[in-house]
Amino acid sequence: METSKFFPIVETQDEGYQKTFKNCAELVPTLPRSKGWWLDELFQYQGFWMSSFPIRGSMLINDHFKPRPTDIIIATSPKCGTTWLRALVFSIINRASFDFNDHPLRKLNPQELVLFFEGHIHKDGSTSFLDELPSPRLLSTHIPYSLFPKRMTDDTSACRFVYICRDPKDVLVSKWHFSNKLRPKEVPPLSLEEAFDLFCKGVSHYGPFWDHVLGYWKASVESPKKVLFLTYEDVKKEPLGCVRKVAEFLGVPFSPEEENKKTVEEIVKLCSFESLSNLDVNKSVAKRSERPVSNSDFFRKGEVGDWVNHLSPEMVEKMNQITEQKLQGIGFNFH
Ligand code: PAP
Repeated sequence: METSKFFPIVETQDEGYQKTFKNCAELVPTLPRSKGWWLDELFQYQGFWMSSFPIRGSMLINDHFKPRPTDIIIATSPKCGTTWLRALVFSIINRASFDFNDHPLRKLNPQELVLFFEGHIHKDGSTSFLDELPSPRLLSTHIPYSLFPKRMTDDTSACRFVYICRDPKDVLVSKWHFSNKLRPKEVPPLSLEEAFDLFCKGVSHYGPFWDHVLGYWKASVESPKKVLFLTYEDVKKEPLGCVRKVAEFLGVPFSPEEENKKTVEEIVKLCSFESLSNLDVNKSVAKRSERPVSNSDFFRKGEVGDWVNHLSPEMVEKMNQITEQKLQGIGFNFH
């Protein structure tokens, strides 16, 4: 049984899992640490700032996860559009199974339809929960690319990653609003200045943001059949083209019949911010014990460029400078 003060207790008889839990419980207290954005603590693990829970998730994936060639990993840095991408990929993969008027997305939040990888890897103290999911498994993650095991990222493994990133100025604003929803009522809200400072220093969940983007960008250039790199801005601008691109990448392109039936348009419409955010299931403000946020917290504005309403010209300049510097010469930028 694991008794670390950093984790919920997990009971397992399996020696392999016990070993990973023990290694993690011993490692985390030795890592550099910083205060988090709500009342959590962040630890610097393999170059990235993460809370203890995903560190353990990442270690369990490395030690125990059995990938399948059909696995589809939906990856993002937080607040870049996971909810949207989960809905899109789920609809693309399952398009033959459901009627758009009676679709699971009308009854369930995308976060419930596509499971959070690092959250579910240790459900019940083993990987059995994930092992039992039917193929193709859709899993969503914020884990940086370099933290996945080689058996998932090298060219001989066929599992695929679909990554979406977003202008860091919008990510910061979205994350700041979200963090204040997670902060307990007794503590004062996190100021935008403080959030900006932490974000620019790289101290944000799974940050530095730019290193997260760089890892997936490089992988998409080196292994374009393994990693598809999208931006929130491009999907907003050309949703139909992006949905076709994702389907082709996943080996399930739209047939002429589907094009005639306007299936791509149906998917884009169903997964749009307007459509999803107005469904009763996503208007729900109820919170569950295992998740301190409600379904409605994943839908705020859903716009490109909301940063103009929040950031000062100095903040914009500093953030743009960091972005220019970090992404210099790689062949990608946010404009
Ligand atoms: P996560 O980090 O918890 O996974 P994520 O879904 O990545 O959250 O980010 C939420 C953002 O996506 C919110 O952005 P905002 O704060 O700038 O508004 C949310 O509104 C936006 N979002 C959610 N669903 C959609 C959608 N269907 N289309 C476009 N944007 C969306």
